Amino acid sequence: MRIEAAELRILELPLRFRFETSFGVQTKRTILLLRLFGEGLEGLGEGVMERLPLYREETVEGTRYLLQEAFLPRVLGQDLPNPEALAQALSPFRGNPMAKALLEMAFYDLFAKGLGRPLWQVLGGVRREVEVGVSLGIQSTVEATLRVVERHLQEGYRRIKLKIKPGWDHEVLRAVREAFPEATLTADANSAYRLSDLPRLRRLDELGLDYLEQPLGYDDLLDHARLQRELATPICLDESLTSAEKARKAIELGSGRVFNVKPARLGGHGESLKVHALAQSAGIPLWMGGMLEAGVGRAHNLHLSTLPGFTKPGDVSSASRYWEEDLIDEALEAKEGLMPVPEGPGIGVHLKLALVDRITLWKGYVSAS
Ligand code: OSB
Ligand code: MG
Repeated sequence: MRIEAAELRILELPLRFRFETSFGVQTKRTILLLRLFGEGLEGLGEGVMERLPLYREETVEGTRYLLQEAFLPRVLGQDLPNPEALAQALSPFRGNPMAKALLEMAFYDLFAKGLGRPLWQVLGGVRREVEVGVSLGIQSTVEATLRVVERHLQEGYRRIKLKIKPGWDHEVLRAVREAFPEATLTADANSAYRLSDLPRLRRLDELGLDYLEQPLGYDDLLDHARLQRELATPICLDESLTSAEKARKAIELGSGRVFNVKPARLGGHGESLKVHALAQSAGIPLWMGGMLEAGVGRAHNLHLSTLPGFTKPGDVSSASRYWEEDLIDEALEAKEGLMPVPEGPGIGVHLKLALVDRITLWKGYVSAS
């Protein structure tokens, strides 16, 4: 497959809710959208980096620069037999897994369309629908949290994840646990604690959490391993897993017993497949994370989460939760906690170009010279 041209856009899409985490408040997404053109087909990718480096280090503007000035010129016009060849072409560039993922995932879509097959099949998926949970931001009160948890349980979501931070943790989680004793409950700290918070974190052990997500530093593996030895609750790594190499080290150190896979954080689908293989042989359950993706990113995540190692509900909830109107024609909606995977070649979704045009802040082209 030869990529003949690429279009990059920066879009702004307002969220239907205020999403508060330990690292800030989000009310909209600034989305770097990539369209690759080749052999009469189009491959789509959605960046998950934010305007500012509050979750990981990469940013929208930094990625735009890298793609336009370095990554796209390196691969355009080349004969790329498969996505591994594209990853190989980008490998001299260090780090920047989100930027690499944006390009690699768009190419996976193009590649699968070239084969005329749905992406889930090309990746080795084994199901047509996936189990989903929901990630709920920090609310203003415990009562408000109970209401929002109840509503999402009624909608059928199979796992409730609450965002926590020091001072907003044990009390709210205990109230939810008491009100919904049977619910599968988890907590995500987004790196808000330090090892010195051990006494506070130990109190969470009594709540029967399915796991505690990324309590410590955003790049840490060692302190997580120390903490895991002190806690009964399994630790789940999110921010710290930015490559298969990091996953290998996390397994060797014992930094966590569960992994959150976000292909866009790990460097793409290929890197996620490597993490999947490592986790399978180490007996580590996986689940599909989310970055408040719009339709393109959500579709990519759905396809990857059909692999057998994804045994816990993902953060891939209904698009209508997030957006008045999604970027794509297809409605990605969960029913009773199950989300169908889009049909058709590649990721199986189509851009609403008129909407995309309306919310485009910036647009640029790169073509093979
Ligand atoms: O830590 O999983 C996270 C959203 C943005 C950045 C980081 C995270 C999240 C979520 C939301 O938890 C998951 C989703 O609904 O997409
Ligand atoms: Mg997380």
